[in-house]
Amino acid sequence: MSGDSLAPEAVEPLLTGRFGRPYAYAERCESTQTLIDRSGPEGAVAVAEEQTAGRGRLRRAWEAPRGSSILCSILLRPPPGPDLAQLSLVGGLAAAEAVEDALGLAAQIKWPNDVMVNRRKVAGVLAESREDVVVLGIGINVSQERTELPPATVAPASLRTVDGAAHERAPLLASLLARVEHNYDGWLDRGLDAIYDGLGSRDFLRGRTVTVDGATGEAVGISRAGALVVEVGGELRTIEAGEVTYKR
Ligand code: BT5
Repeated sequence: MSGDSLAPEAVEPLLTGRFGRPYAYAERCESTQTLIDRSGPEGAVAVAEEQTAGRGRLRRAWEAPRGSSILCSILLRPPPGPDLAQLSLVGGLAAAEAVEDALGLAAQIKWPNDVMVNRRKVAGVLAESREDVVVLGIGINVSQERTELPPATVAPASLRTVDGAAHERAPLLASLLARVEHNYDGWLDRGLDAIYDGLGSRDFLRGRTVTVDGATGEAVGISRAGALVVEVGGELRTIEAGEVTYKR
């Protein structure tokens, strides 16, 4: 969308809570995960129009044309012993809710970190921790045309390819930050129980045939601790982390 910017003057007036302050902004950076000042307060955010080395999990790349996406990292200071997979779900639920708001369509969460609409990935979440800090990275595809989306194992989509409309990014980012804050505060207070219903009703893998760690079975759901539960040969297996592939 022309004139659509994530510069501080466009976003800061829309912030409603403590997340997004301070707000670091770059036209271009390697990755917002490294742009962020790790000595900042909880809720500090880094946002960029373009990343030259945007990253996913396991050294994979996150690719997005300049100005097309929400590319943001949020600083969290959870109490000791944080469960990274749970924070990825906290971020994933917030991204799914923000996407649903923008589209007026249901979104799903493909455990542990993808947000799906119409079986395509519109957003990804990356939680990275070092010492006592967790940097929660969220990428949402907004205005890419179909040809601008990267080839990927999970078919990608943008808000535009889903509904054909132009979506302003600044209100979407403000809504995302408010939802991350809300879900994170709930998680601090009550753990995963705080977001369990929201996750369960958006569980993309439930009922699908999945393969994980070389074993194939049916995904049963997400456990109270945030793990994926898969039934393999009549036996329930709990997957704490890993790569899941699925059949349509
Ligand atoms: C993720 O990893 O989905 C986490 C992505 C997190 C990106 C944000 S952007 C802001 C912050 N700064 C960063 O540097 N990163 C975070 P993973 O599940 O590993 O998915 C990566 C895979 O998704 C790639 O190997 C591609 O196949 C595919 N992919 C890459 N770019 C994509 C895009 N724009 N849309 C959909 N899929 C994409």
